[in-house]
Amino acid sequence: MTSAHRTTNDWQRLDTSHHLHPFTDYKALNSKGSRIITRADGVYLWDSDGNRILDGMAGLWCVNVGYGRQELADAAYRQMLELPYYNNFFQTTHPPAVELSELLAAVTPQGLNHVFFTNSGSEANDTVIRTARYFWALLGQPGKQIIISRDNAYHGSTMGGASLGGMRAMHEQGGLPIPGITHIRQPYWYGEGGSLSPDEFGARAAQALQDKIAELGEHNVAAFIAEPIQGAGGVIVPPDSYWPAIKDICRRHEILLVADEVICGFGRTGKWFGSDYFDLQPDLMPIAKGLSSGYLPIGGVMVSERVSRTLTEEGGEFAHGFTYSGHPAACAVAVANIKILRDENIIERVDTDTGPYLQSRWRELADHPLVGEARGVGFFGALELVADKKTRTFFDPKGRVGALCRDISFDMGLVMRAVADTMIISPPLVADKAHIDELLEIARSALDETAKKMNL
Ligand code: PXG
Repeated sequence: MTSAHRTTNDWQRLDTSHHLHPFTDYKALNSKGSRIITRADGVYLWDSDGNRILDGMAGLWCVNVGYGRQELADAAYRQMLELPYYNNFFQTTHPPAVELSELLAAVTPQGLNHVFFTNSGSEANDTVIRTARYFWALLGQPGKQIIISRDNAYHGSTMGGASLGGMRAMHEQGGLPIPGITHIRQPYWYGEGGSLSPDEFGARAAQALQDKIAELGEHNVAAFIAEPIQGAGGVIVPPDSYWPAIKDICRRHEILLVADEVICGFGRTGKWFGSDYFDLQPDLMPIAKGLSSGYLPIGGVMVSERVSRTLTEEGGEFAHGFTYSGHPAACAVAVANIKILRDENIIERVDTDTGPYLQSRWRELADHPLVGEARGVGFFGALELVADKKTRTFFDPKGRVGALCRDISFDMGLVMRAVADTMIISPPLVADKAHIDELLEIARSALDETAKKMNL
């Protein structure tokens, strides 16, 4: 049977017979069958029943330039004919890796001029752990090993990435975190700020880093890692007081600051990087997702002058790397992708035009009876669905209303994610105002229908 003749039912049957999906409850999936996505163009997906769906999540926060860009397919095709594979081990390189390194040095924040390539954000964060510890060892401080991260952070699904992450459900499967990684509270004012003002709470959340360093001893701490804005945790935008205080603490205590830009990077905030948006000046900066707009798997770690100089001048062989580090086809696609972002002024448009429009329209949803807060930055949005807006009281049990709203939204033609009862969006950066209006119309209808189903 050829693919063209398979029905939705055939795909579902074969899928449940042979395919173990990531982050999926298999019993729940097998009882209803997967939705089969067959093609995509611009900001829209189509499923195997012919339904058109507005992709409010840009895939998994990654399809920044939208689907269907011929230039990216051409770049991969040309590169595969010219040089489909060669590695960068043992003193070799190839033009796509060099060109991408040069472009990345130009578009990333000042002071980050070197890149170590990986195939994913998880591998980038494993690379962070190894690089940070090796850096301090080269400086004669091998005791500086511990990496401080945050509760409810997401840094990937490898043993290192999931350990850096602060997701309890992930830690419980497989005995994580690995040694030498510890977590502090997140700057989630809406859920955890109590009676404090956002700025008071932000200062307190930053103080948790200071306290943890004091507890561990700064001679034992290698780095602090955080997403500029938490993505998978629920689009958590820290209060204004948070980042300046964190930056200051890292500087004062000689601790590397790692800004995980896997989601924030390549325009999501309206700036090229979350580190530009918050002026973070990180020492290490993991990237992935929007680097290739998800067209091929590629990630990396941007490395500051200070760290790269230590690695290149003080170190011997850095015993780390992946067969596909800097894969030629993935690099060629990433180069073409960055040129599209740059030459079509996509990020500037998110900053000054479509982003402000999305934010003002998104905040209109705050008047909905279910919505306790509508927040966001650039092309990030979150809604807190609550039982009581005045007291910021969540539904009990958590997660039911969010899942309901997500399913209703999908059926109405919009991918909107639920993180417990926080609804989140992260549309392709090429969405125009008409797409944003459509997104808002479906989101509001989904909220109305959710409230109706909850008998509210
Ligand atoms: N860092 C951050 C900040 C991420 O969001 C990773 C690292 C890991 O990247 P890879 O390429 O190894 O997946 C991520 C990935 C979700 C979801 O449900 C989010 C991610 C991945 C899968 C699902 O929001 N983020």
